[in-house]
Amino acid sequence: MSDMILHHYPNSPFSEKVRIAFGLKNAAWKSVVIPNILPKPDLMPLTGGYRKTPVMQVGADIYCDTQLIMLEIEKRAPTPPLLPKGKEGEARALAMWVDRNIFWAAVGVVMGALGDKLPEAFLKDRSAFSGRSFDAAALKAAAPMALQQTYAQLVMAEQMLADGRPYLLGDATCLADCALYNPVWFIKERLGGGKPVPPFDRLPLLTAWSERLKAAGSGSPTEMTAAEAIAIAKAATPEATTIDSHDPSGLRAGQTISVTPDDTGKVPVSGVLVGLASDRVSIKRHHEQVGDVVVHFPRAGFVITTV
Ligand SMILES: N[C@@H](CCC(=O)N[C@@H](CS)C(=O)NCC(=O)O)C(=O)O
Repeated sequence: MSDMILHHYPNSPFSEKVRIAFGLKNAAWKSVVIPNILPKPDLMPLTGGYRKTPVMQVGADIYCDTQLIMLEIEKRAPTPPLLPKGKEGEARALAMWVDRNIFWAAVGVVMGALGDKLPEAFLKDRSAFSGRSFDAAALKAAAPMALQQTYAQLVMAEQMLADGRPYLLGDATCLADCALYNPVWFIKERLGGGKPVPPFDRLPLLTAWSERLKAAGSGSPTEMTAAEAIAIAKAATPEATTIDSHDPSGLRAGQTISVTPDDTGKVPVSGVLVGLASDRVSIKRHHEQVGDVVVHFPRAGFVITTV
C-alpha cells in the first residue's frame, strides 16, 4: 500500500488533529513540511489551488480538508477505530461542531495574545485567508470575547466527561476527540507553555483528557521533501472512484466542475468529475509537474459549481 504523506507544518492546529490520529493508531507516515503562508509553490501543482493546511497525499490521490483526511486514515490504518460502531454519525457531527465553532474562537484567543508578535506577512495572509481583519490591535481588543466563547463551548465538552468517561463518546478515543484536541492543543501549547492557561483553569476534566491524548504522540513520521512527494504523484496512478448516480446534485461523470471551501481560503479548484459520494467529491486534474492526479474534497462545507 502507498504511504500516507501529510503536507503540514508543526504549528498548524488542524494538522495536530491528524497527527494525534496517527499517534492513536501508532501509524507510520511521511511528513512534508509546507510554508504557513502563501505562496506554496510545491503544493499547488498537487491540489490545483487548494491552499489550506493540512493536505494528505497517497500516490496520485490528494485529500483536502481534515474531514476527509480522517476518513482516509481510518481506511488505511483501521486499528483502533476512530469511528465507533453505531456512533459514526455522532463522532463526525461532533467533529464538525468543533471545527466550525470552537476552532475560530480558539484562534481569537491565541491571536489576541500573540498578534503583536507575529510577522506582518502572516497577519496579511490570514486577513486574506479568512476575510476578517488580522490587525494586531483589533485582535487584542476581541480576545476577551473570544475567550468567553471558547469557554462557553468547551464547557459542553467538560459536561460530556462529567459522568467519568475518559473520552468524549465513551471508553475509547474517536474522531471527535482528535477534532477537539486541535483547539485545545492550540491554546495550551501556544499560550500555556506547560502551565495552566485560561480557560483550562476552569476545565479540570478537559485538562486531564488532553493530557491522556497527548500521551498518544504522533505515530512514526519520516521526513520527505516536496520534490519527492511530487515525484511519487507523477509515478502513480490515481485509485478507482465511483459516482453515485442518485446523488441529489444530479451531477454526472465527466462534467467539468469547480469545488470551493465555503468558509476560508476560498480558492476554487477545477477538474473533471470522477467521483461522487455522500462524503466526498473527486475531480481529475493534470499538471505537467505531477501528471494526472485526483483531488478529493468533503461534501459538507464545500460548494460545487459546474464550469
Ligand atoms: N476545514 C479545514 C480547515 C483547515 C485550516 O483552516 N487550516 C489552517 C491551518 S491550521 C490553514 O489552512 N491556515 C492557512 C494556511 O495554512 O495556509 C480542515 O479541516 O482541514
